Amino acid sequence: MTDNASPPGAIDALQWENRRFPPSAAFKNDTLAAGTFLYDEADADYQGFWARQSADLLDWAKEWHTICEWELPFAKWFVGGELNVSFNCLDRHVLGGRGDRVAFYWEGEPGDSRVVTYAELLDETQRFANVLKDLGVGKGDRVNIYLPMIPEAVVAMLACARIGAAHSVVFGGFSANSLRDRINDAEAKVLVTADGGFRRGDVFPLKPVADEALADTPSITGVVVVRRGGNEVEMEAGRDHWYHDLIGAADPVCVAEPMDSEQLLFLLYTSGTTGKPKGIMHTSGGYLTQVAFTHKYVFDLHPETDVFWCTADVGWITGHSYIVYGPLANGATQVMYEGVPNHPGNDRLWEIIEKYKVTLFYTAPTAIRTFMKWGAAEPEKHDLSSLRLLGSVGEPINPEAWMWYQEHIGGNSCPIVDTWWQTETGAIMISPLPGATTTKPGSATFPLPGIGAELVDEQGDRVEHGGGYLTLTRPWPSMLRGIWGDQERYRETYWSRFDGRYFAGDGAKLDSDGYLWLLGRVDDVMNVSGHRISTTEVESALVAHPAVAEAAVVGATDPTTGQAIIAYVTLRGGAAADEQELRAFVGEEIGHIAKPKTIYFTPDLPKTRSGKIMRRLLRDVAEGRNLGDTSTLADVNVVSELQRRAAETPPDD
Ligand code: 7RM
Repeated sequence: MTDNASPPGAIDALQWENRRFPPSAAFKNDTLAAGTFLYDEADADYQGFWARQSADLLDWAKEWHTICEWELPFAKWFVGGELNVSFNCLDRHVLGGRGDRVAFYWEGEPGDSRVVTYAELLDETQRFANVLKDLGVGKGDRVNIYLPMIPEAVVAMLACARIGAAHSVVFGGFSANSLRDRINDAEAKVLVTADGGFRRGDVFPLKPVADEALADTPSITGVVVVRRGGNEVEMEAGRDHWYHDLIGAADPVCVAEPMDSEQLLFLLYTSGTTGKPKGIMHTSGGYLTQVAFTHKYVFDLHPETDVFWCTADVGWITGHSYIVYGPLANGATQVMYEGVPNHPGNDRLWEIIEKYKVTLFYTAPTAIRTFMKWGAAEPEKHDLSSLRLLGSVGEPINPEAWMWYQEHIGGNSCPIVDTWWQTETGAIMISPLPGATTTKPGSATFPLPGIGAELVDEQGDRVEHGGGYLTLTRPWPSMLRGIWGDQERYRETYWSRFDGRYFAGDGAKLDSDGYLWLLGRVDDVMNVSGHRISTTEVESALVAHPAVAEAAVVGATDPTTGQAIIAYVTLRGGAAADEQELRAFVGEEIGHIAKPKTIYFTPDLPKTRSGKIMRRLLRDVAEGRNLGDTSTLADVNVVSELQRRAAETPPDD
């Protein structure tokens, strides 16, 4: 491979990694997918393959007549078919005699816990579906969900699915402004929230934040509030209701009506390169097929004996697909945890694994790097021998972190599945099959059966070895169906860069064995602890401060969070603001996850002659590199001044 084959902006090429880990004989002995049969079937006829999976994994109320209708970039899957997603996640397990199976071992941060069976989850979901109906929610309406990690979040999502309303879950760490914008974009009728939740030993308020948003959300006619934090909240008469009051009074039966396969299941907002977040649309039959398929085969799920734990928040796509829809469709038993990994001690997760005898564990590289920082003594305090498989998602996992994970969490006896996918893809796309694939630390290996992924160069020509842009070459069942309210932006964002291909925004490289190595994002969306944050959104938040004239934000490589947000800010003449104040301001505007780690004040930003900020140079400065090409700079002195200041600041303050 030559270096200039790498796409511009991609993370520097990783070292070639030659360690290999074939599946162990013990694992292969009882795996669902040894050998190549799934790949062979899919290679022969990928649509037929997905059709067989949908019939195998789901219960359909009405057969579809066409597997896939594809008018690039718009896909429909299982056209003409009807199913109810909540029926597939709940009723059929209960009807099949598995109502007593545990759906969730829920662990609250303060140490309280609940066990929720499939029968109980079905009962509560039916009641809450009736609550929503009573609040005027019907098929095709949108419901916003702004909750901590509590079982009611799952109930609310499934209740929406049951009546054909789409949910839009907003992560509890987002600010009032972010919540308001998302509610207004979706024109949601009802908001489901809580008084507050627990985080790092404290109660964090949700309802008070929601109240701020609700001051300016004309579409909302009802608010349901779960009591969790116990904090004081105000309830607006006529609009706000306690969840427990409504549930207690609700009709216990809500029949799951069949919905069209293409019924909108949810919107999930994700940052784009321009300020306005995109409402990614996912529908029912195709989405459920692929999340169920990937959850079953990538995690080698044995639903009678496995205990699955995905540490994501339900506010992200990973929580939607691998806490709610995939695992519940498969009748899995899961752990759900409310809080942070270091409360009360740095061994909380390992204590939970031991307590519930977790067998399948799915987390993010940023978490793994944090565990490494805390030291191997923490997991060593606990018996983790129940684990039989580990997963990773959200960012490229560095080989050292992969090896540490395998040794200190997996006890050198668990395969690791590094799973690449996006909010937009809905489900895992590139990953090992643990009983079939020889893994290499740091590689997500190969596209899953049925998935077409290829690298291309700048011109869109296929790259067979070395670096390139990661593209998807054919429709897949759980693909996004578009951007809510803006299908032109959908076409433009994902389908215009390379003819006939979906461009995922990531760079990757292919080694000589055909293994894929993800290199990070090539655009300006930062990935901080697995959260995608657009530079433009943070810049807009900074500029909204009265003292700020201009801001440029970059993601600089950070050993813990993957990328850290570095901001360069120019103040208005005569105005004053300090770093602390601006960080807090961004926290208010977007949420704590978007607060810059470091802010440099500068009289000027590096720009091209046409006035575009050159973030690439700022990234070089932030990472202490020599500057690349500066020939397009309007004023070279600007960066040398910034470099001087960066050198004065200790890198890890
Ligand atoms: C599931 C999720 C998507 C972006 C994606 C990548 C990065 C995710 C991996 C990864 C390398 C992985 N959805 N990403 N998984 N990079 N290896 N296994 O994270 O929409 O929030 O983010 O995350 O850049 O485009 S997401």
